[in-house]
Amino acid sequence: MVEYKVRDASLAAKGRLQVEWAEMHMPVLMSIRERFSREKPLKGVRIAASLHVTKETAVLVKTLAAGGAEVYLAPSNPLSTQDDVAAALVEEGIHVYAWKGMSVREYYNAIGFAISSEPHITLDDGGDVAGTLHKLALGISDESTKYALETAGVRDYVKLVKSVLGGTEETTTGVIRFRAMERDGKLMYPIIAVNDSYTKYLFDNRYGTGQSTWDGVIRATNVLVAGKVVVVAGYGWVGRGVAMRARGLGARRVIVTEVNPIRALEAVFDGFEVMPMSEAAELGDIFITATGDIRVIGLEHMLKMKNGAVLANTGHFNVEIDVEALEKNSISKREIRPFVVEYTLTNGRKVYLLAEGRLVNLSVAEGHPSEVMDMSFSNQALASEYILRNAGRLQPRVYRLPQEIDEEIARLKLASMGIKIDTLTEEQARYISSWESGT
Ligand code: RBV
Repeated sequence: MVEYKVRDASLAAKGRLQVEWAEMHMPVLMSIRERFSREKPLKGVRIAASLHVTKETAVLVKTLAAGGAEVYLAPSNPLSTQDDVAAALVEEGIHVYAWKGMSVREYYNAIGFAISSEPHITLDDGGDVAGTLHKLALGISDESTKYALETAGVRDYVKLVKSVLGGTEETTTGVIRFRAMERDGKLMYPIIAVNDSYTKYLFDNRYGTGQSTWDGVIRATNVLVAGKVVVVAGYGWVGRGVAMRARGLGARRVIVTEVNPIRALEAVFDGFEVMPMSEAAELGDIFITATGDIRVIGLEHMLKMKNGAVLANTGHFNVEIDVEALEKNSISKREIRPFVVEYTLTNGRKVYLLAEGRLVNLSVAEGHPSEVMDMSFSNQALASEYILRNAGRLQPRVYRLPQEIDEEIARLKLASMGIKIDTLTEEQARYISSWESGT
């Protein structure tokens, strides 16, 4: 029997069409599905996932199910679920606990629901399933464990965590958390950092976020980007994509803020202005945070901003813009359009916060387009298979997927686009791997 809690099960037919549309644009993952259907590499495996419940995630979990897995799906953010897709997945036999606009308590109830499956594998985007499971095993009590226990119930979590074969992690923020757990000796099972595959971060983080972030900002505000001053906080792979596309949309100035001198220098050489946020605050029309860290835009910055400034975040958690300070220090607040809240500051100026400071691309738009998620989620599917194949051989550490798998995904993606490349001749292969030959 399928266990589920979704907004409206009658949206399934609509959701199914969305999933079909995504499948059309995810040829690599579909070829993996075809093999999984034949070989059933995940037969009898229970998977607990926390991923944005989107049409692309639907293609992934259907692929895992085709491989024989039983999937329990929780969201990865309270605002990112596509309700029609969630309904369609229930029809496919996936256990889903997700709807758009969950409270924090409902969100961790969903995480608890995923954990209650007693998974062999965890799939994460932001680390909430594996992170909460580890906290439960370690006896740490906080908001996440309190609410997760409401659905997961009392059980032997030490035994449970030890029975997990491995987990995967989709995003930079989650990988950072798992590395910190590894460093502190707290990680209890192996994690495959899907994010660290080249076919993930070079494409998803850069081109995926580059497009979907602007999609979110534009759907929310409908402002013209041409002629605007855009401030991008952070010049990691996400910040690069966002800054690059800001330029493409005609922004008059694109300013990057950074703390890392090498990245700051790259931004300068890529042709962007670089300055501290305290200076950029006065100049920007649209601010986008992409750092993964807290309070990148604080009250001190907001008070310097122009009347009408737009604030959006595209990092995984809603911590980059100090929403709490904004709430406390505003004279008034009103929702002016869906996902656009106007705050009047004590100096009389108005700033506009998008999607409560949660990731704007998934809260207002639909997340990354299917074509990039094709590669990200092919890494997820193959990582699940890799964990099973290597069960017992991996340490409780953070791993990358082997380069052969990464390159195979790139090869398949190129082939799906009808693009051919050269291969080394025998002579070239010999030359490139030798140290004797030179002038
Ligand atoms: N992301 N998923 C989608 N359409 O399902 N869009 C973006 C989707 C993921 C992306 O891989 C990124 O690492 C993560 O969301 C941030 O939470």
